[in-house]
Amino acid sequence: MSLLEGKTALITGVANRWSIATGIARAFHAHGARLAFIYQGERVKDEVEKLATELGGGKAYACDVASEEALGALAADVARDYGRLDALVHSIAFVNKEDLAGKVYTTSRSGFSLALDISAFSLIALTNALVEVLNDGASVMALTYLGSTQIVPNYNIAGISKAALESIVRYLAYDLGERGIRVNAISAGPISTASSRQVKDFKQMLTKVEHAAPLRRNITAADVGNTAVYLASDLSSAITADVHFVDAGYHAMGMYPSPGA
Ligand code: 0WD
Repeated sequence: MSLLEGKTALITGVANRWSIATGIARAFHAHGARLAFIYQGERVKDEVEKLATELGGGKAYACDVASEEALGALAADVARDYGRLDALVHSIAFVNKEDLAGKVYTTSRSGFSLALDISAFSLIALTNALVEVLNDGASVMALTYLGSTQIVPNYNIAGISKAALESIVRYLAYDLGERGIRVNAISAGPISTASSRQVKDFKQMLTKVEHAAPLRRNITAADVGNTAVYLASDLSSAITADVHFVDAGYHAMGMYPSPGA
């Protein structure tokens, strides 16, 4: 089944083949979408270009979301090469490693600003840059995590950034709703990636989910890709301003079984 035939999507946040955005791009491609990518800088350029070639030969634009100039150039490039977009995937986060362990109250002012800028404000900045190239009825989605509303030890400032991101999703949904543009968040369970491995004791999170989640397993980027296809497709035509959990049900547990039970 091709749910995204005739649709064009811009995918952010591909760093390598383990990135969640890579799973989303694969699923979008399998459903017939035309893809464009951004990459942060030279460090990930080759990986992103390789994936773009593999998944239909779309363009990969250099764009650091911290740069207004780069965002302005991106909008012009997308308009020239693609015309309009039907989907925008925000899969970007950054937090200094020292802020992903220990006490939240030791977070520096600059570490806080950086985390909020790259992990949350960037959704506002990308939307503002691309608002004229988004088609009416387009779908915008951002990746979030349970640590936004619940305490997840060591996730710390990343969780605080995700709280801001989820709130931004709701306000953007209101702003863009008059054009039929939908904005949602996907709250993914833990997946081992370059970013998540920066969180202290990340592997223990995987073990906990595997034992406690209703489905008794961890999730994959392909699981996230499936939900992203649904959100980008017309099947989710009246779904907006919401957070969709793709976490094998872990978020719904109020008490956890003892290990081995
Ligand atoms: O367990 C996980 N992996 C979860 C991740 C659970 C729930 C949510 N998420 C979220 C993350 O917080 C993030 O928002 O999913 C999103 C994607 O994260 P990922 O796939 O886990 O991580 P990764 O493969 O590292 O991709 C994030 C990428 C960066 O990767 P690197 O490793 O190069 O820092 O975000 C991009 C970059 O490619 N990125 C930027 N892109 C443009 N401009 C910037 C920037 N300034 N900073 C980071």
